[in-house]
Amino acid sequence: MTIEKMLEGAATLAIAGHERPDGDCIGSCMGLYLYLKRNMPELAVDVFLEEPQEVFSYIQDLDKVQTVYDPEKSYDIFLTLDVSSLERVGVAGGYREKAVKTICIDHHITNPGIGMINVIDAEASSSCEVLYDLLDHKKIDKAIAEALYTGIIHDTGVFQYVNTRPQTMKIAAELIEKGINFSWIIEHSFYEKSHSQERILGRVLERSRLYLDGAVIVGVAHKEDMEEFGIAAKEMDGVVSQLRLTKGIRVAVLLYPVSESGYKVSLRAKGEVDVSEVAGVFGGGGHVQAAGCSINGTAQEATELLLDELKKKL
Ligand SMILES: [Mn+2]
Repeated sequence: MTIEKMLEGAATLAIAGHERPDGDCIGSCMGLYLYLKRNMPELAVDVFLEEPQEVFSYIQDLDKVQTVYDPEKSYDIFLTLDVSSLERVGVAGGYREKAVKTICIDHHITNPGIGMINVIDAEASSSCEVLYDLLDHKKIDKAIAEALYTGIIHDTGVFQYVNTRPQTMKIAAELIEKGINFSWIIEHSFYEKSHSQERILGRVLERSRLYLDGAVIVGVAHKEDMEEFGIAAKEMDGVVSQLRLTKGIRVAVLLYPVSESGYKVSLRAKGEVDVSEVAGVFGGGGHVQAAGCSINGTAQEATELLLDELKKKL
C-alpha cells in the first residue's frame, strides 16, 4: 500500500491530528503534508492541528497549520494521523462527517479502526513510523525527514522505550541520511525546557507521593501552580517522564488541570503493567506503557479512583 494509491482520485484532503498534539502527531501530520505538497501537487491539502507548541516551529510550513473549523468547507478525504479514537479528533472533526472517504493511520493499540481505511500498526514506535512505510523513500527530502524524525524521537523517548524496534532504528538512519541536524532536533524539541517548565517540574516532584507500597508515584500540578508559572497544559510534557524515573515504582501518574471540572491524567508504566487498560476504564487510551485519560473531580478524588484501578493491576 502506498499513500498515493490511498489518495487516488481525490481532489481535496484534510489531514488532522489529535487534541493537544504531541511531537509524533505534529511530525506525522506535517511530514505527510510536506510530502503531498511536493509529490501530489494536484491535490489540495490542508492540515489541521490545535495550536502546536512553539518548540516545533523549525518544522517547515508549521505556520500553514489551520486551527479552526470552517462549516462552509468540505474535503473528499479526511485523514487522521496518531488519533486513537473519535473523541480525540481535534478541531477538524466536523470535516470527518462530510468526507467521502476517511483514512486512519495510527499505532495506538486501543484504536478500534476509526477510518473506512485503517493502517494501524501497534508494534510501530510511532505514527511517523507507520506513515514512513506508506511513502516512497526516494521522495523524502530533508524537511520531511525532520518532521518524521521528530515524531520518532518523541514517541520513543529518544529511542529508549520498548516500542523502539530494529525497524525504528533503520528508519531513523535513513532519515539521518537525508542530512537532518538530528542532534539539534533532539536537544531543542525533546530535552530543552523553559525555566517555567523546570520550576513546575520541581514543584510537582517535591509534592509527589508514593502509594501502594511504593509501586505508584503520583504527582499533581494544580491550577494555581499552572497560573503562577504561566504554564499551559501542552507544556507539561516531560514531567511524567521524570516521575517515571523514580526508583522502585512501577507506575507513574501525573495529574494536571485541563478544565474547571477536572484533571488530565498521564500514566507511564515500567515493566509489565498495561496502563492503557487503566486509562480505558476512564474513557481514555494509549499504549501499554504510556496512556492518558481525563477524570472529573478534585485531584484527591481522581487519585483515589486511579489507585483503586491500579491496585487490581499490581
Ligand atoms: Mn504517537
